[in-house]
Amino acid sequence: MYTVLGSTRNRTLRVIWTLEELGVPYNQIAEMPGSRDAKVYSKTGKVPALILDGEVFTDSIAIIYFLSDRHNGLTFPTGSLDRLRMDGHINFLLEEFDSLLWVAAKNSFINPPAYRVEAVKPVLKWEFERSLKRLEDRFQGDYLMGDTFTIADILATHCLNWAINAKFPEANTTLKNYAKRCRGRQAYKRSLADT
Ligand SMILES: N[C@@H](CCC(=O)N[C@@H](CS)C(=O)NCC(=O)O)C(=O)O
Repeated sequence: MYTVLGSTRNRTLRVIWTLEELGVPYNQIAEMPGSRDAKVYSKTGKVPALILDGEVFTDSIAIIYFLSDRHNGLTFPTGSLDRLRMDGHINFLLEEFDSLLWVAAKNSFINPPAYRVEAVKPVLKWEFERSLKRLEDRFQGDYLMGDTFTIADILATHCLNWAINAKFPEANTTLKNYAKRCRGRQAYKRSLADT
């Protein structure tokens, strides 16, 4: 049985949502990121972490790749062109969405006050606005990979949710409708049971 460390208020949503989509049972320990309670399970206290066979595995993207490969869903076979396309979306989202949001968070409340730079935020928001347009250009249908919902959509929706909370530039109608479609999935709704 999988155990997931973290709550869906942070990147842990990616893992819980993946498990719900795959219909795989799991336990959840909803500790706060970086907290002493989280460090009981995972050395750095970083979330999410996946605990399996007594071992702790970190990093949301590595975990959702592992789960989707292992349970044959939400992805494409390794070595296929679809896999290459999906991996391209995931790399794009990490570089152009996750990293901007993470740098903003570090400069808002994660880093000690002496190591926060307010002036970086307009730059991040400008880059983010550009990334929104680039994401829109990547669509092939209802989802990033056309008709097939994949882990790339889980990452994209999580980043769009995060951007709303961080008060980053708003998505346009196409992206708003896309996020709404993804959030309308039953597995997404089930994954929020801990909130
Ligand atoms: N690359 C990692 C980042 C993990 C991460 O930084 N998680 C945040 C919460 S979303 C955290 O645990 N922060 C607490 C800290 O940095 O001490 C992933 O995708 O899982």
